[in-house]
Amino acid sequence: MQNPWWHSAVVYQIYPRSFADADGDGMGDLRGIIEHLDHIAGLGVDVIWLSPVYPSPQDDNGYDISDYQDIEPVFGTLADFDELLAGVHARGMKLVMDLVVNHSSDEHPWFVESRSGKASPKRDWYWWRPAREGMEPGSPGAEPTNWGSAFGGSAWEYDAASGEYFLHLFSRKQPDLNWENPAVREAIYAMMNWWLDRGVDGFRMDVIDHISKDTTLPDGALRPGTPYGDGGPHYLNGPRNHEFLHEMHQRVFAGRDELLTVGEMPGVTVDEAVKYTDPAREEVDMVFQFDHVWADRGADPWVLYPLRLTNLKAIFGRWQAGLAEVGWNSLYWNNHDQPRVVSRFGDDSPRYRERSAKMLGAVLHLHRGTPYVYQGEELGMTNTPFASIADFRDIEALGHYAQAVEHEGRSPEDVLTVLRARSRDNARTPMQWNASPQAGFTSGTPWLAVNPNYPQINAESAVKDEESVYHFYRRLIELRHEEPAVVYGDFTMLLPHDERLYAFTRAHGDTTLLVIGNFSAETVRAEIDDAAAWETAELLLTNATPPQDLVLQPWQAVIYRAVRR
Ligand code: TEU
Repeated sequence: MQNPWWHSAVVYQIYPRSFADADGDGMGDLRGIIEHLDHIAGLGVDVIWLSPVYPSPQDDNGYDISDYQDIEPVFGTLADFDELLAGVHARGMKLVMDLVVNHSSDEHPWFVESRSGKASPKRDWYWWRPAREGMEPGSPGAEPTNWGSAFGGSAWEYDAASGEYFLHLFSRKQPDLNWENPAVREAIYAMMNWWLDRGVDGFRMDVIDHISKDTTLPDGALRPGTPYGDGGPHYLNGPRNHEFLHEMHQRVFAGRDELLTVGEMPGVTVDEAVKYTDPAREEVDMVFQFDHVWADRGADPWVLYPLRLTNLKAIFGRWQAGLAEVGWNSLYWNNHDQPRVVSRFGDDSPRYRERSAKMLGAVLHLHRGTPYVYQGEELGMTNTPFASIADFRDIEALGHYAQAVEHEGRSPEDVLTVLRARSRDNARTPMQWNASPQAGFTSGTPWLAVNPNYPQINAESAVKDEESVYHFYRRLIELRHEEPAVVYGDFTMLLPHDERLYAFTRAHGDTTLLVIGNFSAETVRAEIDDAAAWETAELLLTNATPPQDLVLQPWQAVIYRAVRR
């Protein structure tokens, strides 16, 4: 079998409400994207992944969809969408849609009908259950299970009209669809085929490892200090998840060429990922897993831990080894759910911001897998100095603040410290296009404030400067397209116990690449075997003066190539 095209591809993610606002309402839109396609094409990426643009009450910024086959009016029209798709294709790129089908919006007609009463023909399209046996419906603790939802509170919402509860693993405006019902699956496959027939090139599938639940719905182990249990074991990688994705493959993907299908799978294990992405099983092309972005957190996501580089390397090493023979992984530092990586794992001070942003890019892009660039990452955009809770917009941040401050009595300052480091809003501040007011994002008032550092950090100045993070990313992407060892090389981790250096080789045929990234503000010598030989190898790329004796400057990255003759 030929290697699929997406093995050597790089994906660029757009979060539409924060990308570019063409009509001045403060919210990004499709015409804004159309105007900036050359910025993306200039990086040399192969695919654009568009976060949701469907009609939505925007409770979770579009991850709550009320119509799967139209465009949210704030973002534009289907005609705008077709023009965007044509513009993407004209530049030789592909467009992948976000597919959010673990849940819909509670304002989707399917749910409205389902909620209309126990006799509704769509009642069984969602997870409706009576109160816990022997308990008063609607009273505390009477929920059908003790599961907590991702955004705080119970995962069950009481519906007084019918005296039953519906399941929502995320917000109460995101009821979970019942994939056990074949009619639900047929409706979803029909919708997916409609988009593919329109010309889109694939899907990034939101929390697609949550779609199969243990239908007996057992309680989960109590989360310390909360009334809620962890339902994860009963809805992550559930009993029929592989079956459903194989069925989707048969009904939607089979016989279509050149698609890209990505399964976003929080909590997926390496072994499960191998199964999901084994081409012989016909499920999805690659997983988008979370282990490495959970490297600096514990069971409670709202407690900050410093990054231990050895921990990060162990996680990446395990995934590289586990998918070496069969399967494929996504490589990312950032997306719309993660704080900015240069502030998180790098150094966002003026002195080292650009250098550490490039180092992080080099280390990530030289792994095996498909790299993702999240809007603004190519500029080295940073976290934002949010002053107070009033500056946040995300349902997750606001929900956590209310829970921690109002219900648990924690100090607002402590909670804000964590939110400044962790909040998803860090990723969602407007794209910084230029040094004009509002960073050139909008002529109006942006829905979330622009990061005040836009006069220094913006696309216009980065594109002009050959030494910028933007051009370094462009070279990394070019390298992946030109050097098969980047795509197919075997991966060997070096110096696994080193807390400052991240080093590995990639070997393919006669070619071996050596990659070293200095994750510290110190000057460090890489004590690797054959150091002398590597000294004379070809230095393909670095972000500082070429080293002597493999002595790396603070935050330096090097990529060497040796070819055996
Ligand atoms: O995120 C999946 C997910 O697991 C999130 O709960 C994630 O862990 C959290 O945002 C981290 O703080 C997807 C989408 O990417 C996210 O934007 C949505 O909110 C979520 O699904 C529900 O659709």
